[in-house]
Amino acid sequence: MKIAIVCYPTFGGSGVVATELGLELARRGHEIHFITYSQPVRLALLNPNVHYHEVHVPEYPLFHYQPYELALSSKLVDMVKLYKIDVLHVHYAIPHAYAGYMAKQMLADEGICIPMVTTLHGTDITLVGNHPFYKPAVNFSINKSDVVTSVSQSLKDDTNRLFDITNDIVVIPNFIELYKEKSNENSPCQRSLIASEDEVIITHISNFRKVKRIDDIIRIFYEVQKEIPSKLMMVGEGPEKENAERMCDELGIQSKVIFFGNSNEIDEILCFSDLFLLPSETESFGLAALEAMACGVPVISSNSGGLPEVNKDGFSGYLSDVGDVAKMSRDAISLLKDKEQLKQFKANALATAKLFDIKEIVPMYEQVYNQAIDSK
Ligand code: GMT
Repeated sequence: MKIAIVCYPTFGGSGVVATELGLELARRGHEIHFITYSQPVRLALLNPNVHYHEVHVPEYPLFHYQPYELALSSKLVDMVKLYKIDVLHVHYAIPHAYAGYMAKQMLADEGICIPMVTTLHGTDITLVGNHPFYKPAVNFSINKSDVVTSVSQSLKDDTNRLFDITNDIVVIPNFIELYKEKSNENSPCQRSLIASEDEVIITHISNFRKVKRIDDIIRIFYEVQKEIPSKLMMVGEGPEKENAERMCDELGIQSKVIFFGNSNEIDEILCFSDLFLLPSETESFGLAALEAMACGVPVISSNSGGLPEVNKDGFSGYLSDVGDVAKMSRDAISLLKDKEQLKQFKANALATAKLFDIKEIVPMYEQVYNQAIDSK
């Protein structure tokens, strides 16, 4: 199949999922065309089946906001015609499903029928999409998609609760490429660069937005380091980072917390880790938690959204109510103190991650593409 993938090219989970999906589809022999405003961060173009087409938005002073949707839908029309694309797959409803629908309509005018699959990722529904200023357009474009998928059952339920959806939403969970799989025991990574022998390493990776509850992470670590020699690795960039650094200074733990910035080498960092923290306010899936588990790192997370579908309480880690820093701290301390249990949880985390193997999940998308094409 010739598949056009529209996504955000940044470090966010939706862009990562879209990129990894496209790369796996290319390995499976499909011709993949990424269409977005810059090259996706995890995209390597050294694959004959992978193409990248940049959406240019010319600056014009009259516009207070440059019309990206217009440029994207025009680019989609051109690329569909030029490469004879079979199916459009848009990741993140805003504004991609809207632009995709406009492209469909323009192409229909020329007698070209292109099916569109929309994948909902989370904040496009739970935080941004249901804002009254966006809701009618988001609702409309979801209903106009030929197939709609969501990355968890929880997100499907949220979408049906918050919007007036006429489509059946297909749940296709996020996935992980398990070739990266390595346990802390035999990983070749240089743990000693980060911590001494007697220290445990705790990690958090995100875009440091409010929804990630970065303060909770610092508070949990503050409690842990009082009882266990430890280091905290904070990976990513975002609005809450400065505040987190200030908190570490105020609590006097700055020497134990390392801020890394964005990284493309997540598994290189995770191979150092003994525990991953994700206390988010909401999380449709929690791809970062899955990436940690695939490296054999247990997860202490909140129980919101789709997290219970990924992190199994008392098995691959522990779940708590949002904001229950005391319980999250207790769970972290007891797990890190009990070396035997920690070892077992690391193995459990890896075993749970294997349920989300890319090889099992990507065929579900192929099935959905066929369904979308057949519906035309
Ligand atoms: O987590 C974020 O804020 C980024 C966001 C995105 O759109 O890139 O992530 C969402 O999609 C990911 C991939 O499907 C999910 O794993 C994240 O849980 C989801 N984030 C939220 O729901 C907050």
